[in-house]
Amino acid sequence: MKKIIILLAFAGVLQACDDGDLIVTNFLFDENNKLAYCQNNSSTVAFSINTSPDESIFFKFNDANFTPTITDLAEQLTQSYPINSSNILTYRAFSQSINASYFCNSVPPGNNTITQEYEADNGGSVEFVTQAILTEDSDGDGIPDHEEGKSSNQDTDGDGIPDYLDMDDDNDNVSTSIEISLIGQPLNSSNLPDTDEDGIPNYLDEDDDNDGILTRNEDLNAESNDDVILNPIDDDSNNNGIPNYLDNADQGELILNLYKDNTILRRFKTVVTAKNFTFKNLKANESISIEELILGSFEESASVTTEINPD
Ligand SMILES: [Ca+2]
Ligand SMILES: [Ca+2]
Ligand SMILES: [Ca+2]
Ligand SMILES: [Ca+2]
Repeated sequence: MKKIIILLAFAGVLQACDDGDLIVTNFLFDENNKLAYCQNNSSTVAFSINTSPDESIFFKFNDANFTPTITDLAEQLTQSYPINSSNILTYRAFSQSINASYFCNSVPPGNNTITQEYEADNGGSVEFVTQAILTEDSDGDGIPDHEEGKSSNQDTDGDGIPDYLDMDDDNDNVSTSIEISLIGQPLNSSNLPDTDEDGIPNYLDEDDDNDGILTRNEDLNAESNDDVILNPIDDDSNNNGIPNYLDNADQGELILNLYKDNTILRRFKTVVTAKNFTFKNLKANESISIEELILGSFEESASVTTEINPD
């Protein structure tokens, strides 16, 4: 989808260049253009490269910590940078093809002749709008979003993380993916493991064996190392092969008001749009004011960790 609005056409009279170069009046970049970025310790350059014609649009801005992902569980994030002498948007056409090394190597490859150049360094902004890409099962725990009450933001354990983004829906320190794939356990009406047969599947039941001791407190060896390791699965006091949390014959208790961090892998799409800027072609004494130009988009995955604090 091309969205280019040229408000003020040319500041001067458009004249054909003597060298026969075509003057660019359209910038053929849109959301489908793949953006990439490079960083050094003072700045980031986000760029999109086209072939035929060989051209690029790039934004070099003084934020070395920019990342096109969201570090918490929000679904959308907008990062906006003013266009100014430190944050410059540039269009270049070349006499031959370029690749990422043109932007990412400290010494860019030579031999490339710039045939056209437009720069914006005064006014307007570049916006990076990042959106989390939801899937059928956004947290990858094996239970699809629609069964985890996404529409109502269902949060079974009340830890502030909705079930569809929660690796451990009942905060018993046993991951949902483990609790739904236990074998040899009674099943509830939805065919999910339900050890104590109370109708509540283990993955939503904080006392899986109904012995009155919360599963997370049946983790007797949690503090036996220097680091606390939260894992109720590896405790079996009577050595009968059934871990304590599923065995109501094992009733040891260690009160733990601690929860595992929630870590999920998310994928993000970031659409980059330059707004209300003026491209100047100094060589041709030409300037073009543009209301909105989509430069392209990134997709990037990141693992997102949320600490869960005791009540
Ligand atoms: Ca899920
Ligand atoms: Ca659990
Ligand atoms: Ca149950
Ligand atoms: Ca129990």
